[in-house]
Amino acid sequence: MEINKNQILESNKKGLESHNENFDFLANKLTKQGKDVNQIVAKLADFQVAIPSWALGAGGTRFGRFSFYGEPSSLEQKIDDIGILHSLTQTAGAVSLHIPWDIPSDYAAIKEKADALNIKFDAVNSNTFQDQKDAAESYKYGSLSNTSKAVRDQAIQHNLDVIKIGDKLGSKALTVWLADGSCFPGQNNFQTAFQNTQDSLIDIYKGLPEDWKLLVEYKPYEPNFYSTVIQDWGASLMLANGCGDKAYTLVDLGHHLPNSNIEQIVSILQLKGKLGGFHFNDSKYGDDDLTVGSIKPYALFLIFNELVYGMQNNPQNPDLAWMIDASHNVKDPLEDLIQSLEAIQEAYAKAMLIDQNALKAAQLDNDVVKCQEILQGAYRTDVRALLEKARLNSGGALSPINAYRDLDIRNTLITERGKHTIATGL
Ligand SMILES: [Mn+2]
Repeated sequence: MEINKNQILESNKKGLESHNENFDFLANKLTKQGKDVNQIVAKLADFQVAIPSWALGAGGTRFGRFSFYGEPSSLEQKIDDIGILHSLTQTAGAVSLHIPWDIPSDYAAIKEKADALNIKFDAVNSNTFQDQKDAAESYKYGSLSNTSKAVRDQAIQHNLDVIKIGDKLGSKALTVWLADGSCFPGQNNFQTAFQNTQDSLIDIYKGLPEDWKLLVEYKPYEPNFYSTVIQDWGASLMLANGCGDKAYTLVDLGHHLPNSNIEQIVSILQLKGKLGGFHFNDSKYGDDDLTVGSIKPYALFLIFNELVYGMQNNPQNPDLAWMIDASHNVKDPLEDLIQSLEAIQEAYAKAMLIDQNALKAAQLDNDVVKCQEILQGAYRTDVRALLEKARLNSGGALSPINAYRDLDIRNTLITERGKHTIATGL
């Protein structure tokens, strides 16, 4: 299904009066504080986040998977779902493909469909954490780090194939996340595993087109529970530096041990010009892949504070690849993604309200109380009217969740696709 402009305009009618009141009140207040409201709204409208092709179906856990029905059963239908998200939110203007789950059968047709929906192809993701049907070698004991050269070569070739697929669609980055590691002490030689990974990544890097980036993701544990080869930002940065200028570290919010200071990590990576991408989600205990902003919205705001600072002050760092990396076990994924997009925009808007000059002055005075007042003053501002304004200006929905429900989208998809379709992915 496709949503037309009139449906959205109709859905917007009932909240418009209240929006106008809220926006005028907030815009007036912020203008008095010296903020350029139009510029903030324009930046919100420009901010686009890629939707991964595996996030449109039910995620599930190793204990079970519960469908919410009408899932997309082909890449075409996944692009349709992102089109729905983008029509409503005007923030989901890109898709991040996972290979081999979503290899296009007809490249021209997929590109045409995505173009029509105003969706770009963001970073492509390789998969060497599962064995593929008919593959000669197994990744049970690792891929790019494997002790067997034949396994490493197969994994390298897969990544090179993924680059070729992405190139045909207009992608400009390859994201590598490895499950490689060990479950028990003594199982791996740490140095050999790391060196093998570096050598393999260099072979992949050599196959990157000139205008591409290699994004190296890290994760402390899971599926291996004793050691992971690329366990933290330091390991990722070393590997990226070992490859070259086009290789960067990718930060996934859920890929940190509890209480890690993620805002400090993104800050220093930007200073060094080595932050390449960012995966949004939220977590309570580990890599929970929950809705962005559902557990620790203040931490998300502090991260955005550093990202905004970096975007303004670190020209040595390239534009980032933004992506949601979440899994949906009990919510309709499209509603979950709408909530995530809203949380990202909200944190971004609040971070833009921070008075950087006042903060710098307070830091120079070592006025710790003032520093906190400045941050929390921005955080406590209800910015939702700014998000609404950005969406309205772009032809989106005043309230994407309300519009999604008013338009009865899930039931329409179930009618179109049938109840028991299943999306490829985890
Ligand atoms: Mn990720």
